[in-house]
Amino acid sequence: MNRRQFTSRLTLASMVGVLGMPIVFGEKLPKGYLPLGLQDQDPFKLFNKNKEMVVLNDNPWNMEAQAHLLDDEITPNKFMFIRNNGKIPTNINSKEWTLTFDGESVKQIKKYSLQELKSKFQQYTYQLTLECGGNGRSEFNPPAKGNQWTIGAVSSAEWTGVRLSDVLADVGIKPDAVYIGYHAADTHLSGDVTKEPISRGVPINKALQNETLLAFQMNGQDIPLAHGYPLRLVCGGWPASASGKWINRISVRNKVHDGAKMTGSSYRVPCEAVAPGEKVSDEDMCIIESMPVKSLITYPKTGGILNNERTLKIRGHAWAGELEVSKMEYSIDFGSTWKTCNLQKPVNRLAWQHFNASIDIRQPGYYEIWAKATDNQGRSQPMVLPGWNPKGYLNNACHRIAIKVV
Ligand SMILES: Nc1nc2c(c(=O)[nH]1)N[C@H]1C(S)=C(S)[C@@H](COP(=O)(O)O)O[C@H]1N2
Ligand SMILES: [Mo]
Repeated sequence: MNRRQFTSRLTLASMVGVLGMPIVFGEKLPKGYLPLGLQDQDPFKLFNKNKEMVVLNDNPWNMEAQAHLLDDEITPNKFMFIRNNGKIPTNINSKEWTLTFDGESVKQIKKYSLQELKSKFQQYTYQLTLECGGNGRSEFNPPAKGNQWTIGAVSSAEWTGVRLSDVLADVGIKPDAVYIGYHAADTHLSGDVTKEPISRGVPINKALQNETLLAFQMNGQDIPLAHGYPLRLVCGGWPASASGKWINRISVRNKVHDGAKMTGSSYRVPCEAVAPGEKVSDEDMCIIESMPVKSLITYPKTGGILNNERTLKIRGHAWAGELEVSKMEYSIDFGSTWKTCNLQKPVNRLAWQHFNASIDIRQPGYYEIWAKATDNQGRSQPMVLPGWNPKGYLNNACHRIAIKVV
């Protein structure tokens, strides 16, 4: 399907999702008429993204941020990376949207309309950090197949929805429940409707955490289409692949969920370290759970030139999966010595934390600033690439920027 077909098959609700605002008089749109605002095939306009976002793939759509674009404390849509495994669903009608609970470990099969979810359960808002497991993949050698993410496949938006635990309590789960798996409305790139592009999940204890949401809003508005409109699972701190977009079914499983991209080398890493390039058999691969400690310098922008600057102010964010970041440091002498940054507490569990520092600049010249976060279990970001793995996941090496002071 080309982009034109993609837009011309949109329902009114999905057009609103793509435009990011209501279409006034939308009910008067002639059948088959494509609003001018959607005829534009520019992906930045189509998804309301900033022009400095970098497109890695257009089939499926994958787009990442650059570090300086992630400077906001709460990531706005325009700077949020897009990671799709299949085709974005185009026939969404939020009024008819339902979420079904099934699987070996539900006491009953139960279906909720989106409206019922919103009205029956208490709503919560959390800022939740979502990082693609493959963020940083581009640096691994031998190279790993897949999107060559640099550092921009991470976001920390505010998500509003109901707790999955509240809904699961209403459905009723059996004592043998060990995992949940999501099913969604996006379609496989091959066009084969019997195949799901992705169907991942999390262990039941992660599913039952307070912050695990069935979300219908992002940053106070309907979730943009590319990010899962009208309903998304959000499991902060875990590889973002666990946060299913466009979800219409959740299976409560009595075994580890075995949906698409749960097995083989997908979102799994060798349980024990291996040499770069080594073949690893399936039974020696472990599912990625909490993401490792990491940080980004979001100001200044790398490559910047500063005029006669005596004090250089830097800032950014740090996160550590399920854990909190307890220390943030920077180095301007290529890692020989490190100084402490000011580090804020997260606004809630699983939100990234902001840091800043003022650096004395004694003489003009070329500088690099390296940043290193340490989690509250004492694990720090490595200064060199961490363990090679077949699919290039979990690169949490220190972020470095280059600055010229003239
Ligand atoms: N239904 C569905 N959910 C999905 C995906 C997908 O392709 N289809 N991609 C996953 C992956 S791999 C990532 S990293 C995140 C990306 O979320 P975003 O596009 O909102 O940033 O969504 C996850 N949820
Ligand atoms: Mo991902």
